[in-house]
Amino acid sequence: MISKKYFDNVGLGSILEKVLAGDRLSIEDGHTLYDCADLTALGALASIVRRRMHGNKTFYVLNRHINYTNICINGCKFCAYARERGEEGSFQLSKEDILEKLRSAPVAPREIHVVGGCHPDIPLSFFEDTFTAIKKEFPQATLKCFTAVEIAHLAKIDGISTIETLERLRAVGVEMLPGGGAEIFEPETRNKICPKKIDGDSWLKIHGEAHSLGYTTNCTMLFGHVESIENRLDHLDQLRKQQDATGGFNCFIPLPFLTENSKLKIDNPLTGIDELKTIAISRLMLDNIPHIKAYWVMLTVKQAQVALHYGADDFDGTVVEEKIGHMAGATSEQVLGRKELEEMIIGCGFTPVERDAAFNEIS
Ligand code: V47
Ligand code: SF4
Repeated sequence: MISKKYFDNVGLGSILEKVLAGDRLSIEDGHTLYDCADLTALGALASIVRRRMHGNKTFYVLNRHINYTNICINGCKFCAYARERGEEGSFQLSKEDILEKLRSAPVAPREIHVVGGCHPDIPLSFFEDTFTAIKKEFPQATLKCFTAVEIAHLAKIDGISTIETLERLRAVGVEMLPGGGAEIFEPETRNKICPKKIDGDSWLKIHGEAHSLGYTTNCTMLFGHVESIENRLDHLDQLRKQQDATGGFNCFIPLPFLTENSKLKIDNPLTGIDELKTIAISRLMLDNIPHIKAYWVMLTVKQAQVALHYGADDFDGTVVEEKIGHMAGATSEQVLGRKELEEMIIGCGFTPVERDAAFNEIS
């Protein structure tokens, strides 16, 4: 057990008091945490919160990712996944392709995570038809589909509002939105990395609309590119303000930028220490978001295990087939089995708990 004196000595005494009292940390506190070189102290603070919320549990889900197309009109600078229509390596799955992928999954998925590029002309009706067929064949699975960026894009293609788009998707069984597309909200930095994407306010508004319709959603932050620490803390602050207002975020996923095949060239690639600091600080700042995901695909399995001691409580899941991170140089596996996930969680001293998409425990 680290003593109060230890935290005083590394300049975190007053933050320890706030954390123990359950008080909200300010953006200034966030800067103090980033300025602290003592990674162990940061991990200890984040673990106090993580253990208060989830004890020794670490969650995982039997899930399956479906990337329906990589054809995208947005051309984000950091993205190694997207292609133009007709470009070598571009693809677009049919309804039957998608169903076939789900049928051949090694385990029956509890969660089906569907995301793709902003394709110039796939209409909403294609997805309504596909999701109806999925729900018929896989009724036990929760559909977690489309980032807020795709929702805005589909609305535009069909000439309807984002809330109408969300209503129509809800009617065919979509219950959750994944957290992608948030990147960094601050406009100047966002403009440098993804100028064609919807702005941060629109991203937050769409999640608010989804929450009002009963969806639960996730949220993310892409870090380790050209953003400043101030940008990261502002991003976390905007997420927690949105959560205060509409309350539907379930899980935050800090996404470290992977540089391979990316047009975005950076001078100082992310260090493992910065990854762990950011995960710990996310846990501490996001006092109103229940879960922090250690997404093993982007972090690597080993770093995701360490992250469980830095505030993360969720290991994501089996995943099965992942393209976005792997095209950007992710060295992790394509799939992990239930046994492997459980052994990894046990191996770092936690109790594995299988969950469904909404984080309900499965006994
Ligand atoms: O929005 C793209 C990011 C996101 C790169 O909600 C990159 O449970 C790193 O959001 N390096 C998609 N990141 C992935 C995502 C996600 C993943 C797992 C679970 C959930 C969830 C959400 O991936 C994109 C973007 O922010 N991304 N390119 C890259 N080179
Ligand atoms: Fe398209 Fe998403 Fe890649 Fe941006 S991050 S180019 S929106 S696929």
